Amino acid sequence: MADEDDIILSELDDEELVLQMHDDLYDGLKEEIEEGVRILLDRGWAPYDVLTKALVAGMTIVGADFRDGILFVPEVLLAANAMKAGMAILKPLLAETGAPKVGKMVIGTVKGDIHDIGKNLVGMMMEGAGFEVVDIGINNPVENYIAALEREEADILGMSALLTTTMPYMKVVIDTMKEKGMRDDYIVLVGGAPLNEEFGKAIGADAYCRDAAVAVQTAKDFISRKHNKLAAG
Ligand code: B1M
Repeated sequence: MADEDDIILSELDDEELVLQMHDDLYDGLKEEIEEGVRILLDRGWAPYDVLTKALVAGMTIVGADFRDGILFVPEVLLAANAMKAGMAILKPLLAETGAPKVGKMVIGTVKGDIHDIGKNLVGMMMEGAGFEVVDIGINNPVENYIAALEREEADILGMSALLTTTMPYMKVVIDTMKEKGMRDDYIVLVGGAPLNEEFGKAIGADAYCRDAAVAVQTAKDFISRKHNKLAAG
């Protein structure tokens, strides 16, 4: 039975509910996040808005307090688990599309790095836009990327890194692709909070993607350029 001071999520208006979800994410309350996501969807919210306004915005607050030493790894892990539970509900909705597959992407987080929320989000949004996505997970050495690209006959390689100490590994992957003479066979997109456009250029990626929506648009642009080139040639 609910305590008198328990908050009934369904009784909050949209704005209050979103703020409460930020708090619940901060506190790592998985079930409350799942309930909040369902309520917003029932109220007609677009899955993408639930994702960005309730979940990603909440995780930004967690990130700031993690940086400032107010939150520590165990709490952040709980928040991440709550976020993932909310994303799991949204995933089939974001991926719902009858569109023919526009291209195939292999995506993974680089060696030494276990952050996967951003990568998962990019994968979900790419699927939603009609791409086939092969997610090779976290902590990937160069061999994993190369094997997956060849095995899957992918068009795009997506790499994610969230640490300043792991982002240089993306260059190792691209340099290895060059050595093997396979770099130009793929569109290489990179992303993650510490990266920027300059870094993307410096390591030889085709593009840096600030967020999942940019990743989708960039992938679409590169794929259509590739098709135009093939048609012209
Ligand atoms: Co970590 N962590 N963490 N962490 N963690 C950061 C990244 C940090 C910035 C926190 C901080 O200090 N403010 C900091 C890095 C500092 C630095 O490198 N300069 C940090 C640290 C230090 C660490 C540890 C070293 C902490 C420790 O152990 N002392 C440790 C490292 C572990 C390791 O990887 N070896 C660690 C551990 C963890 C947890 C396990 C607790 C947990 C991860 C859980 C998980 O992912 N399953 C965690 C979390 C959750 C974070 C923060 C708080 C949130 C990351 C996140 O999920 N954001 C993060 C703070 C922050 O980023 N502000 C932090 C939400 C997500 C939607 O955004 O991942 O940026 P993001 O993805 C975006 C874009 O970047 C882009 O699109 C996404 C969607 O829009 N994008 C791509 C991402 N990948 C892409 C790939 C693409 C395209 C776009 O390919 C085409």
